[in-house]
Amino acid sequence: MYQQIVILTGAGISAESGLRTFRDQDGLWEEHKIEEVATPEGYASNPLLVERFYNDRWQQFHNGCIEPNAGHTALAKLEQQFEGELLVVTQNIDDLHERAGSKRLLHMHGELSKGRCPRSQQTFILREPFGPRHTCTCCIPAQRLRPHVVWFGEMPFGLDRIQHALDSCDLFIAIGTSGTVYPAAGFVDTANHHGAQTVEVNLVAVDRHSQFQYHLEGKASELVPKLVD
Ligand code: BV8
Repeated sequence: MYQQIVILTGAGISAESGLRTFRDQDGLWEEHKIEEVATPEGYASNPLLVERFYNDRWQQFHNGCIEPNAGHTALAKLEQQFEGELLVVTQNIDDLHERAGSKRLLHMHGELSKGRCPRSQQTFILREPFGPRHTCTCCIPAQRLRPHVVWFGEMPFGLDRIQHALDSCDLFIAIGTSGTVYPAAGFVDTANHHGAQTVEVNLVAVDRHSQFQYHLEGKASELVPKLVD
């Protein structure tokens, strides 16, 4: 049936695991100004505020109650069963897809479990929240590590690989994303341009609603397993 599938996930696929989204009620952007905590300028002017923003999320991620939900595990199951090419592109910085078993996975907005040297761009796995003791081992003098996440105005990771996958996919599925942040929000246009079938899985109709041929309205943890089976 399908030969090449690209799946884009956003904060909505992790919502039922207990992680806050950005733009829903009680979302992260209700409490924080994007320019203060998710831009390089914000980090330059107040690195401790930005570290606190990510450390709060780190604590949430690592409070022992956050587990992959049926949406994550269904995508991992699809990867194991599907004989064609599958790529999951996530905007999320949590590790729930990995913990569910997904391997053909690309974190286009980075990963909170890593810090990055601002000079060499080398990344380091972090076992605890950001702090002054987190410095690189690649420079002299050692540099304080920054969150390995993509802020507004920064280039997302893996765009060439994503573009290549979109150019040749015959099915594009967007799960739990509001479609407000680019270039991710434009992936559906590329998929449509190349004749792929496009499916949106969301609680509500999103900004780019009209760009999708099919809409599955409801919870990812309920709809994604049905989609995969
Ligand atoms: C860039 C940091 C240069 C990590 C984030 C056009 C082209 C290119 C760029 C732009 C452009 N126009 C504007 C721009 C600039 C900007 C941008 O998009 N601005 C917006 C606000 C207009 N983009 C950038 O700066 C990007 N970089 O452009 O580089 C460039 C130029 C050309 C080509 C390439 C590159 C960088 C963007 C990344 C910013 N970093 N976060 C972090 O802290 O996590 S953004 C942030 O938003 C997160 O990464 C998040 O993943 C992302 C998207 O949000 P969503 O995941 O969609 O979450 P949201 O809360 O919005 O929605 C949740 C959805 O889930 C809702 O729809 C809800 O209904 C649904 N839901 C909830 N529960 C469930 C559910 N669905 C199903 N089941 C449920 N249970």
